[in-house]
Amino acid sequence: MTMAELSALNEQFALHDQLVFREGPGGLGICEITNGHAVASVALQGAQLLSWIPRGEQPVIWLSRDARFEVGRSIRGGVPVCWPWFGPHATQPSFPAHGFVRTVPWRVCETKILEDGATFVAFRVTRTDTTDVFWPHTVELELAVKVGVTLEFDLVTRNTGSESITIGEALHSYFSVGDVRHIAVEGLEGCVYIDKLDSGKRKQQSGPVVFDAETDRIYLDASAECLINDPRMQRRIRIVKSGSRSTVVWNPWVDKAERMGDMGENGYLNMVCVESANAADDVVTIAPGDEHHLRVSYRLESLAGKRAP
Ligand code: TA6
Repeated sequence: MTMAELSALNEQFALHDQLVFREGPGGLGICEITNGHAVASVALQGAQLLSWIPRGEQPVIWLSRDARFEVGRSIRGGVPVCWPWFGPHATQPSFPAHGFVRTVPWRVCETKILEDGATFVAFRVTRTDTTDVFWPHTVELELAVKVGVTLEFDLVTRNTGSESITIGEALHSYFSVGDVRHIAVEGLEGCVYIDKLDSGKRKQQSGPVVFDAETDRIYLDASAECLINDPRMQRRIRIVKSGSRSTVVWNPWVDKAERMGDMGENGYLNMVCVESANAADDVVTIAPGDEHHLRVSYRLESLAGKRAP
């Protein structure tokens, strides 16, 4: 992003000392947010939140130490936006995994300071010749982000065309944890999930999700709130969502992490993905003129005084 583009963005959308646009690694434009509740940063490429640190806390969102910041390449960590499909494309193996919007530039459409002192910023991706290669539909995609005591997203798909569209999507959120071997994800008990590591077999979750190997699951008809219990960090992360019927849980573990090459040394031990999605059976069909909202809110809570296992 050029200095002139950054200056124009700051001219139109900067918020005093709360929100400013700077050039980040790899020349990517970064929106930096600082308020009384938290600090955060969002890459304009993919409207990808990279960090969220509530005041006085350790980071809640994980970003790989070896993340590569390059135009057109997804950044490892943060909250990548997967849209308009989740995972590999159903019929075009050459199309990018998780859709194309996480590696294209989004434009800023609104910034404001909210009454509670939180910061609001909204981004849109517009149709271009590039996007038409993957998705020749007249659709508006917007991501609204609220940074405060909670971190909130609203991913809006507006069907402004004349045909129904069917989308898969996810907020592919990477969370920081003390040690993935000592956390538990609650809220998915009894749900059926697709086990991507066991030929896509459908299984039923018994008890909280715990981690002792590579884990890659799409929980179906899973609309409930989830908790990431992290006794090592004496905290839990509460995930409350709407407009999302799938929850994806993923940790690459050691071998896949090494193959990926951008997870950082033993990075897999300090992250877990709990993704609010609409995937597999839960893809969403949007009629002409309608819109769909995938909303999620993250809140950090203390476990102080509770014993670590
Ligand atoms: O959400 C889990 C997953 O689908 C895994 O299978 C793994 O591929 C992960 O997403 C990361 O995908 P990426 O394309 O960002 O490397």
